[in-house]
Formats: sequence, C-alpha cells, structure tokens
Amino acid sequence: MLVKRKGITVSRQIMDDQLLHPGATGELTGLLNDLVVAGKIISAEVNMAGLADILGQSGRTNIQGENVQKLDVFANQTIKRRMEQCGHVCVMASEEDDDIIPVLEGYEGNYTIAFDPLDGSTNIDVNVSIGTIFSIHRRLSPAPGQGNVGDLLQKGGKQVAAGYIIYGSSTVMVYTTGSGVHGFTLDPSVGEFFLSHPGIKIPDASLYYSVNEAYANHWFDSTRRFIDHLKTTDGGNGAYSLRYIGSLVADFHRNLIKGGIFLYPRDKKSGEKSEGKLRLLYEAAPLAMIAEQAGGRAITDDGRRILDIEPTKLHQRVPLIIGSKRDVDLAEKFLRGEM
Ligand code: P6P
Repeated sequence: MLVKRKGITVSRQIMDDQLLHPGATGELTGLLNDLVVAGKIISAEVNMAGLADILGQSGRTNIQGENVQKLDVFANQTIKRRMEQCGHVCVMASEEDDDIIPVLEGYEGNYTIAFDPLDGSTNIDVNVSIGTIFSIHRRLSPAPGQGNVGDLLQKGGKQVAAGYIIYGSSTVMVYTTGSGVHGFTLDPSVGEFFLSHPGIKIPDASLYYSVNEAYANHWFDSTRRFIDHLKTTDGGNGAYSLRYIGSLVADFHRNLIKGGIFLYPRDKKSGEKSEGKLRLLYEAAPLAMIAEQAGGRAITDDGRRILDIEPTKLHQRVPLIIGSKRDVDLAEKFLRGEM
C-alpha cells in the first residue's frame, strides 16, 4: 500500500505526472515549472500591490477595450519573459496582446501557451481574488523555429495541460495534464507550492449558482427559466445561494471546491450573434479542461461542448456554462427546451 506522502511540491507532482506519459521528453515539465516561477513572482507583487504603489490603471487600454491595470502589465511581462526563454514554447497568446507573441530566437520549443495574465484585474484595487489562467498545446507547425497562429488555434480538447493560479487569501495553483486535477498552496515563507487539494472532484450536489443578475432583463428565455428554476429548487444541498464575485477565477475556484454552476451567457442586449464576454482560448477552454477532469462539465448556452469548439480567432469570445455535472446537465435541458 502506497504510504500517503506529505509535503509534495508542485514541481514534484509535475515530474510525477511526466512518468504517467511514457516517451515524455521533460519539455512540458520544464514549461510548467517555469510557469510556477512566474506565479510566485506575480503572487509576491500582487500581495505587495497596496504598498508598492502599483495599484490603479496604467493609462493604457487593451484589445478588449478595458483599462489596463499596472499589475496586468506586470503579470503579462512576467509570464512572457519566462516563457520566451524557457526553450519549450514556440509561440504565445495573451489577453493583453493583440497579436501572437514570438519567443527568443534559438529558444523555440514544441509547445504553445495562451494565457490571461491577471483575470479579474479590475478587482485588484478592492482586494478581491484575481488569477492567471493558462492553456498549453503541442505545436502543429514543423519544428524548429517560431510557431504560428495555427499552433494556437486548436480546440480545447487537444490541450496537453491547463490551469490557473488564484491570488487570494492564499495563492493556489490548480492544474491538470489530463490525469486528474490537483491544487497546490504557496507557502511564501519557503517559496514553495505544496499539495493541498489532491485529486479535486467537483461536488455534484452544489451550493451555488453564479451569474450577473444585473443582465436578467436581457437574458434569452431559456437562461431566465433556468435561473428562475434554481431559485425554486435545491442543488441537493438545500437551497442554492447566489455567489457572484465578478472575477472568473474566483467564481470558478469556489464552485470547483464547493460545487456550483457559473454562467456567462449571451444576452439580447448584445444580440444572438454575439458570443458572450469570456474568451475561448485562455479562459473558457482551460477552465473547461479542469472542470471535465474534475468530473464536471462546460458547455455554451446552445449546448456545444467547450472543448469541441474549433477556434478561428485568438480573442474569440464564447458563452460559458461550467461547473457541477448535475447542474450543467439541468441547464442543458432548459437550453434544449426540454424543461
Ligand atoms: P461582468 C473580469 O473583468 C471578467 O473578465 C471575468 O473575470 C468575470 O467573470 C467577468 O469579466 C465579469 O463580467 O460583466 O459580470 O462584470
């Protein structure tokens, strides 16, 4: 019987994951470990933000048309700097950069990374949890040399790794390489992420639904009827409660641990053709891989599986319904008009 190990670091787990993939070259291990370093650097900066006069806006706006926070810039630069020289990445995409991002000449590798460096950053100034989200694919273009946009525009079901780092009451890294989901909490006194949430499974009976009710008047009928239903029933745990932080990583992490469903659907205000607010490549797809690996589901508000969607644009938006399988199954029934 395997003795339950204590004090497993994220780097140890990443190396153990590599052993699950015969023929693995160690490249993905190296990439993930460099991402861990970026997470530690960003965590230190986020936790000092109030003191280091790096709160507030940078005065720039990004492709999303959003005011870029100073910490956004810091997080974006930190990840790009680590990834461009790690030797395992051939091309990158960031929520903060309009176009694809090359790596240093001579340091091209066999993977791609798409990331949101600091999602929810408008919450920074009010000390609400924020997070880094990342998605990793194997390159399609012939090595060696720089990758291209085609290497990034792959469906979420092809991801080799995905995860997030949430900077909250503690800094927690949650990731999967396709063999389950593990969570690691940073001990800042030693600068290590230690295994704190082994083998995460999203509870099926859930406690929370998470949606911005301010848009209720603009929801399509199926969305409205589903939310109204949640208010009149329980998630198997007594009544649902509404929890909406307005920071995707924080809302998702709570539901992953406690059980729940998060929705960011399309609405009439932005018309049927709009695809909601959240981004496919570096928000919905990586969280969908985590959700499914943890026994949950992730679909669009017209019932498509997030991980099956073939992206056509880097910053493509997608409606997102994600969380406990039982809740997403129920939502799907309303979306199909079966309830
Ligand atoms: P709304 C933060 O700006 C973000 O991109 C996600 O983190 C969050 O889930 C969503 O937007 C909140 O959007 O329209 O409810 O303010």
